Amino acid sequence: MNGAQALIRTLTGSGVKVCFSNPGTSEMHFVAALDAVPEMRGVLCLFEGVATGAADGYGRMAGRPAAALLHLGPGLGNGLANLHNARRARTPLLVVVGDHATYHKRFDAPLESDIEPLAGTVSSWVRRSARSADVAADAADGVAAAMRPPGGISTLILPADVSWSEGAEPAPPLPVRAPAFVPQEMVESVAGTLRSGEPCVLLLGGPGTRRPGLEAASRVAEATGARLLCETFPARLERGAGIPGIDRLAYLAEFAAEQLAGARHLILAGAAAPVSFFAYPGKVSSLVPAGAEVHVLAEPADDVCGALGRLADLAAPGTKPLAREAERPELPSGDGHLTGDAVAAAVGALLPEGAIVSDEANTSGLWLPGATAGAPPHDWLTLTGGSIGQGLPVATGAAVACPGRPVLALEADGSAMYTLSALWTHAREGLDITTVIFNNRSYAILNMELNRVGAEPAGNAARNLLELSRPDLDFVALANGMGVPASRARTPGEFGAQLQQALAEPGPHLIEAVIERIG
Ligand SMILES: Cc1ncc(C[n+]2csc(CCOP(=O)(O)OP(=O)(O)O)c2C)c(N)n1
Ligand SMILES: [Mg+2]
Repeated sequence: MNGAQALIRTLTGSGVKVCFSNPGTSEMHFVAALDAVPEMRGVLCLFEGVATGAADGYGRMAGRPAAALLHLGPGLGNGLANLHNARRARTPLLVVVGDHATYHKRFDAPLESDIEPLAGTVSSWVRRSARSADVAADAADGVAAAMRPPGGISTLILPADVSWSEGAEPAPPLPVRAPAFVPQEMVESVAGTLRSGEPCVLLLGGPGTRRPGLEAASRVAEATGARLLCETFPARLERGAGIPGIDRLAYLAEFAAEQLAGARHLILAGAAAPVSFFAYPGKVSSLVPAGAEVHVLAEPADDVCGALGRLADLAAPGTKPLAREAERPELPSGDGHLTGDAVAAAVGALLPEGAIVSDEANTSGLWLPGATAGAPPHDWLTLTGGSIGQGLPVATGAAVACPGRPVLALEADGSAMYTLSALWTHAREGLDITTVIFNNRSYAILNMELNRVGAEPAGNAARNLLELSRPDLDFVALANGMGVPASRARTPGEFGAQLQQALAEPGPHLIEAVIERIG
């Protein structure tokens, strides 16, 4: 068996069953080995940022890694932005980067580059396999490292001759460490704080935004009066009817400060202490209210839900969680101008049970949380690292991970263009993804930020860098060109009807919602 075959057999044996790939010459033996190991599904992505974002979406939903196969340093570089988002999401993910053969590197061929430091910026584990006899054990180590709580990126660098040389054997899967137990004294100390009668905010993040964490936190809030919030960009938030609702900490620091105002104690469960997304002249960076004490109930690598459950048993014995009531807006109709508000109402009216929403709607998504709060239970995946171009790839991976569940990609026009070729993979793989493009022909948020940072009033040259017009983007044509059936909606009535139809049919669809920008 050659190194590539042993590697892929080791991966499938360790639970890694999908490889989002954009290969090159140095990965040809890996590609060839896919026919020998049918348990591994290779998914072709036409840009590395799609492959890495898809592996992120897959890992968030499956709870185990997908692999992303990339071509040397440049391929890894192209995939880096969505690896950054995956690192922030603490997604378990295995990157396999092909490299030149060991003896070829010193010739400094054109694709030669320094891969390790590039990988190091996003990876919690990096290893270069030295021999084909080692590659399987290296891969098993890498998978276990990616799964180690709280989850992270492992990067295995695979020289071409390590791939093609014989003498390799698959390695057995390695045990995965469990999340750390939170000491009872810590839980008791936080319970004491909650009983103090002083204003408390309980901020959830990481695994805490899954249903068991939300239910325990809701019990605590009901019994003690603590305010409940979750981080601004959760990796995976379970929400909808029957699940306790929770507000996300606002993106805009002035709104976040209002949500936290008056808190004397800030209790963190899987979340980091809140900070402003950016620095603004004259404004503070930390959003911890002045005079508030920060208590870390659980770090992201801890058993966050277990700690919250034990906290609820101490601070809220006998109290039930406050489940969100089922409630949907009416499906909007009419032939006025389409707005983000109406799009959100249609999504809220039609969101199917068990849907997975990949949300990169940005400014146009303002109304989405409210309009969908009482929809049937669903998962909400957000832009964890703030690096745009995540939504369509994450939807790809989520759909591959959960073939029985409908996926909705809510995507702003500017962000969509970074990784638009994900649509081709949606079509190629027949994925049940409905993409809504919020086409406001603008980098709208940057218009807002221009004022917020106190820059000079925008002149024509500045506005020119923030408008997506001249030419206008035609997303219907772009989607059709990649095999995704598409339509355009200009009114609430058109949008509602098109969304209803897209959700009713399996396979990928795209709706271009033509709206005005806000702000
Ligand atoms: C990788 C990356 N490049 C650039 C940015 C800066 N940036 C933030 S928002 C934005 C434009 C967003 O436009 P769009 O996706 O259309 O959303 P809108 O603001 O119009 O709602 C840009 C370029 C970023 N966050 N990430
Ligand atoms: Mg836009």
